[in-house]
Amino acid sequence: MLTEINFDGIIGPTHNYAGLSRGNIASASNAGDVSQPRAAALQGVEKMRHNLALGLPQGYFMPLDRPDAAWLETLATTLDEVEPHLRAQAWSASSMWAANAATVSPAPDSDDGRCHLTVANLVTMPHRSHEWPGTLAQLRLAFADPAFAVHGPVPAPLGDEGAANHMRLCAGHGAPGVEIFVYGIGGGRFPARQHLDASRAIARRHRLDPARTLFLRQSDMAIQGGAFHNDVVAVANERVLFTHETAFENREEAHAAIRAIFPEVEIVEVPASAVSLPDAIRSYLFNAQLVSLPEGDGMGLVLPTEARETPSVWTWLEAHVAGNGPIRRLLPVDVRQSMANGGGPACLRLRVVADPATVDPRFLADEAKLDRIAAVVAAHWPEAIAPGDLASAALVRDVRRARAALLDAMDLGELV
Ligand code: SUG
Repeated sequence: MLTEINFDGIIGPTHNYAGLSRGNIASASNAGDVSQPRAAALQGVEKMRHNLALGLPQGYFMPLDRPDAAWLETLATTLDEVEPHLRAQAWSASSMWAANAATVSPAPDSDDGRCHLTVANLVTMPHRSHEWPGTLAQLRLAFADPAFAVHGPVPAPLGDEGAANHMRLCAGHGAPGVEIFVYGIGGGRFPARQHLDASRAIARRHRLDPARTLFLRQSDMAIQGGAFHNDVVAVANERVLFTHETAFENREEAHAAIRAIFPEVEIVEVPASAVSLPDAIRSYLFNAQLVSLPEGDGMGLVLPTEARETPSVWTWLEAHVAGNGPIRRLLPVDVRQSMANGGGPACLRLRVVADPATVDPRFLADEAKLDRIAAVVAAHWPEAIAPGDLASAALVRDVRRARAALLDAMDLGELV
């Protein structure tokens, strides 16, 4: 039975605030702060527990090996000698944002009947550009069954940031869907990270039907306002598209193209007059998990607690729920440590529509496994990391030991 499984990136022991992502306002404004890796990872585990308790299938990915000494070696340097900005790039725990791990096309959308995954190259940001080898190794392990086809990255310099710029509309997760790829065009103060040619290449690799595939341009206003990925201003689930008025360039044309390709769509648009773009970005209203609640209870929106603290956002949401809109429940979760680097609930997960029986069970969550993860985190993750700590050899040893303890506890030691 095909079902949607959310795979969350476990927040790694090197989580820190180095301000590495230009165009990501939270990352820039919290640069230099002291991070709390242990609290961060426990917040992530609690989010998974929360979604599991809603009856939603849940999986996870292990953190990557950081600091990435192998990457520094390709740059002919070492952790001891490297300049501070490269050291921070080697340390980043950015693989936690699993929405950027890959683009996923479920089996019913592909003409070979397999679920296709293309690992994202993330080439726009140096600190993310070295994620893909570790991510690919993990995808190949989790999705080794012939039900899946796992592809390597689209070649540089065609930027690809994975599912964060990809949406799917369908009657039900297991039914054939239409896939919408959202790309940006650079040239502004902030970079556009998703290249149209990368999106087109992925659609071809995934053997999608061109008549059920759409390429839409993200609005420049959104990118320059701080929406560095489309999932900061829009999210889709089944036949609902929840979006901010400013998400797409040529809004009317974009909406018309969506309606033409998927007439059953319900576009829930939040006007800028109700929630300004800065409020949408500050609160991460759209970086929410729009989920189909089991038992036909309609849809729920798993959103960051910051949304509740932003008056325009909460007012709009309460009015929507009180009316007849498709979102029936508001489900705030605390992921503040990730939010401070620009990663909300939706950034932390990769959606894969699959039969859970075809997924390596070591990547599938239940309460007992989440307890095990939480225990390793509580015992081994550093409590705090200040920017100056990245030069500490003792901390390098600690974070390596921490990750090794997790791999060991989850029987995933082969992921070196
Ligand atoms: O790529 N932040 C990530 C946040 C990714 C959010 N993902 C989605 N929207 N799907 C990024 O900008 C900050 C790291 C630092 O500054 O240390 C960072 O990489």
